[in-house]
Amino acid sequence: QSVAKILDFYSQFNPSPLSIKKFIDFGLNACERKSFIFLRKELPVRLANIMKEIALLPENLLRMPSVIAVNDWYMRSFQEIIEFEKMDEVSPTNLLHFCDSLVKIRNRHSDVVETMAQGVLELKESHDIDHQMEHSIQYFLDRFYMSRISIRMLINQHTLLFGGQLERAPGPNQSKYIGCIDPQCNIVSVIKDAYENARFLCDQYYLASPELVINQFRLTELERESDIRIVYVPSHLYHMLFELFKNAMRAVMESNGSLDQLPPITVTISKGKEDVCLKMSDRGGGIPRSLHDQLFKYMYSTAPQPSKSDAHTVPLAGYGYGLPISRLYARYFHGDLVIMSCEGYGTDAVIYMKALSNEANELLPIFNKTTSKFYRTVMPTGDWSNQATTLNSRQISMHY
Ligand code: W6P
Repeated sequence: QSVAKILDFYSQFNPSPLSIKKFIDFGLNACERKSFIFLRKELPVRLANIMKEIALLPENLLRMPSVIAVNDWYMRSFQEIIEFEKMDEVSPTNLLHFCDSLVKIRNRHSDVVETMAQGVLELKESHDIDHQMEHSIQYFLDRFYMSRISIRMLINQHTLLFGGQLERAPGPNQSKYIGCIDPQCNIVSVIKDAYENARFLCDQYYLASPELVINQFRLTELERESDIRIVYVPSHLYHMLFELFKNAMRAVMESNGSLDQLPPITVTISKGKEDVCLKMSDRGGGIPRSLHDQLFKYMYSTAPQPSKSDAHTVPLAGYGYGLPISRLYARYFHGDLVIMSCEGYGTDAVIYMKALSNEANELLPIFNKTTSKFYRTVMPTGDWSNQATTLNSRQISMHY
């Protein structure tokens, strides 16, 4: 059977979203065999679903060297995983082999975000991109990166639970972790951690940094004693907060004349029945409303992503893919990330998370007829008058 046939087969299945509660329940009476049997089907399904969508991309994008490379990685990983579907006996050797394969696949795909971004840059440099194409690419990248987040979550859970001593979540209370999930994730600790690391970059670049103020609000008196906790993936929360802190700090540093009277960054944490919310407020002068929609667009991050070795020389560098990917992390478990700015004053960024772990379901892209229709249909290009505030990319990259 050809790979294309097998790919078609697996793409017919919908991915099965798991809730954080399901991840936890599974981790508590962890059975490697069960996990293996679930993943050897679920991983090819998730891979096939997104690979069919890659195939729908505009031809000129598919021809870019970086996109070809990414596609090759997916092909190779898909083929490796489906080998395990053929085994009818689940031996310890096979389980070990499976873990090794997952680690290999995770490493192979470690640079997918930068490489796909590079592919989009290659397209930009060689072709004119119209609104339609831009819209398709935005739609695709959101789904593609979300798929990647979900596949890595599955791989991480399996390798952390069954991969032996070498793979344990870092940190002092590592024993409480279930894979990469902390059932008692202390939000204040993650905020302070992200703040300190962003502040380090800020100090290096600007020789000063704004202070941090944290406020906590809860519904009941009972909880008032201790820090707010949530069942969550701390690394995801850290990723979002680090990104938001960098943006907030840069805004504060660039907009304030005197370095000795910097307005602090305030983070307000609230816990309700349904949501846990984190609001980060900076008084960094805000951004014009006309720029707001661009914040989450992949196509407007004009500069190439700084390479890993450059990371410390370009500290609070351009928005890049940081904000759109942070929003995907929030949405992955049915939360959200929204930004509201008042130009001339400052910006609020809010991270919403589900307070209940059984409501925190994975949000996954599904490949079906609707998906393919999306890539083919023509987007209406404006039936409202539009003169006042159309920004072009030149203005945006000039200011930001
Ligand atoms: C700004 C722009 C921005 C984006 C995201 C988070 C915070 C901020 N502050 O001025």
